[in-house]
Amino acid sequence: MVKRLIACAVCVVLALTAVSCTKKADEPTEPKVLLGFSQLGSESAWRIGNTKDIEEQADRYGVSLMLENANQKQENQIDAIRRFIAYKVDVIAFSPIVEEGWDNVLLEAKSAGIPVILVDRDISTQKVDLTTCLIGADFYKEGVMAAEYLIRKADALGLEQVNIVEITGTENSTPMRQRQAGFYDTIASDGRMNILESIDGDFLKSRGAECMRYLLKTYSDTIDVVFSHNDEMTLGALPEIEKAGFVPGKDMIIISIDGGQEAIDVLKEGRINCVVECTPKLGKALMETVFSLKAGESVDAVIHPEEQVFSDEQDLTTLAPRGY
Ligand code: GYE
Repeated sequence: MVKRLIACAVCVVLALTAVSCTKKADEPTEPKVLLGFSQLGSESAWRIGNTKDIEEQADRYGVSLMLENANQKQENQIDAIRRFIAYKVDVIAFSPIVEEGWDNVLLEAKSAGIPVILVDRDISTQKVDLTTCLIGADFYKEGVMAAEYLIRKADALGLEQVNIVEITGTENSTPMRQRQAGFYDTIASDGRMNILESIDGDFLKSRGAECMRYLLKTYSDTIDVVFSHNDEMTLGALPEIEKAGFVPGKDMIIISIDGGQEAIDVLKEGRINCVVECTPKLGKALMETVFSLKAGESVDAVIHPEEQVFSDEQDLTTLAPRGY
């Protein structure tokens, strides 16, 4: 009797365990990992494409994402990171709007034992091991590729003197610093190249227009080249050039960076001469890195995506839609 009772009890327990272990197919699975991501803003098609890609990839990889948009303010990013720490997320990722000023909050993340991934942009610090890795473009190389195109173009047109105006991205941000450095280093040995002025356009379309108005007023028909650090500012500058009576792509060589659909369409129209690609699709590499860190594995210090140059030197008719 006692034996039979025990056997029965064991059966009940086994049956209950079996029920609790079988999951229905449509039941949501427990998120494997919680990621806090602080996006810096929504200043460009690039940025919007980057946010969308990170959301989609988090979904695909089953990563639970706490996403905060800092609307172009460093203080908002610092607050967001503090909230992620308080929330005890597994991993923090962020795209620093500028390079300096992160030490305190990152030391807090470090003492909480939460690994931090830099996405898109880098930081500048004297401290060691505040972050685990950087997933983002090689901006220096982008500047080099922009300058190499210009040198080829100047050769093809037989130009003897090349007067350049530069509209830069956000001051003290990694892409601004490195795109400029790559461009300047590459034109340095070419005696034809002359920078008339470099002006901060903050990666914004409205600022691109404003900067261009000022540059046209100051340098007028001496401008041969506009080197703009992103598509948004380029798209802001073009109508100003046209209003001033010049034909962009012909009277002035226009060089842009990012390679979003709108800029590529304008390149095909001939109003832009060259667009250096910068891909916003960093989400897949980010999710894979998040899992590696969660598993305690080591990760590559820097992950750069492959990028290319689109220009009037190529046939662009078969180019696939850009997706941003
Ligand atoms: O080029 C620009 C965006 O950091 C690479 O930021 C990014 C840059 C991109 O606003 O369009």
